[in-house]
Amino acid sequence: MYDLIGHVHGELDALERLLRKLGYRQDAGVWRHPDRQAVFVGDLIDRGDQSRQVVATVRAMVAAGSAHCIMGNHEFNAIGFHTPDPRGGGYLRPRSDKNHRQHAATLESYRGHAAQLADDVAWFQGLPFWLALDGVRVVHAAWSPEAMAVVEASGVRERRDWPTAFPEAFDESASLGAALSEVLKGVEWALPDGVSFRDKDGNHRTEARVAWWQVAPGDRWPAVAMGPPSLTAALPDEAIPAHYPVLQYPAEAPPVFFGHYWLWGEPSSLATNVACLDYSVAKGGQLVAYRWAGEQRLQRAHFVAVAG
Ligand SMILES: [Mn+2]
Repeated sequence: MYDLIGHVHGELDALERLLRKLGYRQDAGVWRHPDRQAVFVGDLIDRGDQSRQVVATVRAMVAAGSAHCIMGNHEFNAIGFHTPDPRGGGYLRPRSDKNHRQHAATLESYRGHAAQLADDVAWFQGLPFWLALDGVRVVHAAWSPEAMAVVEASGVRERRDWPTAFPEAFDESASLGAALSEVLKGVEWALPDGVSFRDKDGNHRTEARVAWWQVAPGDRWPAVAMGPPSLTAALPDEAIPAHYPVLQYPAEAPPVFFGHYWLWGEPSSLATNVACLDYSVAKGGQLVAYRWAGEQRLQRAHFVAVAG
């Protein structure tokens, strides 16, 4: 059985307290549980000040078979940030001030450990973009069969050197880049004309993440857009455009776990078989896990949290 663990974001102390609370113990330097495995939903790095140590902890668990880990958008971005664009001119993820700021805490934690950073970025390249385990599904942001089909068909997973073999993976105007963006960063829709907000990092945005597990025709913006209070305050109480697609996660499908949505408050599921495990640990929230016992209908009592 699996313990699904949300974004760690460089918070080693919170991770160790959570693992202990879940019944894991350190044995020869590796956290293990006698009969359970941890599954990390990605975003191990950035924001907190111990990204390097968090990656070392999780890598050791994966190598020992006591954990699985999938890719988050922060690991994906790190790969692009550190990989020269084979088409020439800079890096696959531009080293802009904004991108540098987003990655700064990780760079700081690897200061003096350049070889380890290169080795860990190579390890990020091998992380799965999603996982279907025995009875559960895990993805960083959106379980989107259409986007996953594009990724599968591209052949991107068959090459360990995929960032240089498929540089369009980092270009959201290319079909592969758009599909990976949907899986790793979620479904985003343009807001109504004139509506914008500032995200948690102060960036100006005119698109909002939407609740891809439940959008029905006629739903109104406040029910489907996911974001900080600044977004909620800006949203008009009007129906989403009729041509926007219906998005549903089937109630009979295996439970799906993801992160990425910066939730606050008491952890609970979003639908009977849908749970987000991102409770904003790096911004004063909680690090959250779900202790799965084989159930199809997720239970509030199975969420386990520690303060950030
Ligand atoms: Mn994320």
